[in-house]
Amino acid sequence: EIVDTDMDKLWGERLELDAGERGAWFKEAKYAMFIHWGLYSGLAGDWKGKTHFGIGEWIMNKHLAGISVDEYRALAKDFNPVKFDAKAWVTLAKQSGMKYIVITAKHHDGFAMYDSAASDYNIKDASPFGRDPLKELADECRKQGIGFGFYYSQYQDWNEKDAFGNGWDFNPKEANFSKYFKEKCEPQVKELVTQYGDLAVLWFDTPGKMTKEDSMALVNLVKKHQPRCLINSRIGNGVGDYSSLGDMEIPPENVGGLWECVDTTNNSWSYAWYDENWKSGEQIAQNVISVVARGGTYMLNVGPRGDGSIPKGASEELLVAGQWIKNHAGTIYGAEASPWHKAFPWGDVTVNHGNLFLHVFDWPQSGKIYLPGLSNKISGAALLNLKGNVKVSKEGDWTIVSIPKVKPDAINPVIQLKYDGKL
Ligand code: FHN
Repeated sequence: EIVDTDMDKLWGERLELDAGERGAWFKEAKYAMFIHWGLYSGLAGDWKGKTHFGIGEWIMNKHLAGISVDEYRALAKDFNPVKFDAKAWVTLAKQSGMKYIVITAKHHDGFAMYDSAASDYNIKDASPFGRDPLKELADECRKQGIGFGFYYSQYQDWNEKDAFGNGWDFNPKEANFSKYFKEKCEPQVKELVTQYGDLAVLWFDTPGKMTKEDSMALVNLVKKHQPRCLINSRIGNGVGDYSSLGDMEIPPENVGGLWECVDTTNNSWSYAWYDENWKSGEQIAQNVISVVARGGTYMLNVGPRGDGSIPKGASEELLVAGQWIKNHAGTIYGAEASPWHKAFPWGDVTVNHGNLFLHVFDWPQSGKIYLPGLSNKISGAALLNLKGNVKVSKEGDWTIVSIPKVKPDAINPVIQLKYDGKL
């Protein structure tokens, strides 16, 4: 077996990046939709009658089905997502409380899901669909007033002998990376930053052994055409505007700088028929809260089917969480991290506009929540949007919040404490 690059590494970094004023909207947004959608979505985890458990978008890889380039390319002829509906996708994101969408323009399989002049291995030229769905999505995001961005796999391209990742068809020792970089990667990134209007984010992935020069060439290309577009840290070599932590990583303690946690509504990024392990709406809302309480942004993935439809298991739960977020918007958007730096056994804390918001995941049977080391005077205390008395007392170092002993009939109830002064 030919030894390939260290692709199994989980690409997560905490770089304490800060995009300054350009990052202000990101700090405010807090919740986004990630979409993995490509030829692999049509396979849904199956190849030649066999199910390959894992993550759907990796099915071509030797670790799963190990599909040859020729056989995989042939999938494009049958890829026809007739149920794709940009309006429905963007409406779902909006109703879920998400502030921008990031979608796979090209994943590791190398197939462009948009109309690319740089490579005819793209949905417009190679599939019967004959449309550019990402253009439709970009336009719809603009119309509905949410941000839009692209995922682009800059280093791994399993369709190209000169890129990396495909050690089952090609010999990585013979790869001429700069040829691939100049002839496909750079031209495609240029297309993405020049043909789809203002982008919120350019989201790169698995930088592998990219040189700093190559990372910077892409940064400069993006910045030249889209000075306000943010770039994530997986551009490699310590550059970028914000950190993408490891996949599905919610850090146990507060993390500084601009950062995000990327997660999935189930376990696979792209649609896989066998993965019905959907997070509940309650769990999704708790994850949003937990990430905001650590200081970050939560980007949650959905994997549409090959026909363009979004599984109900994902959409219905996203809407449950969306309803919760709508009713508790002031506890999430623009909120700051918990001054206690980590979660409590009963839940977690966000801070906004002079309020501490206690998000109670596990209602304490004692009817008491103990907060250590809070010297501020509490000038108001209430259950947010719910009935029930809340009283606050001080005992030495402790602030004791007395709440009803019975949990209100609602998911993730919130207690609002108005504090005086600075935390
Ligand atoms: O290999 C990819 C994977 O398929 C998926 O796109 C995730 C999303 O963060 N990124 C890579 C692994 O870190």
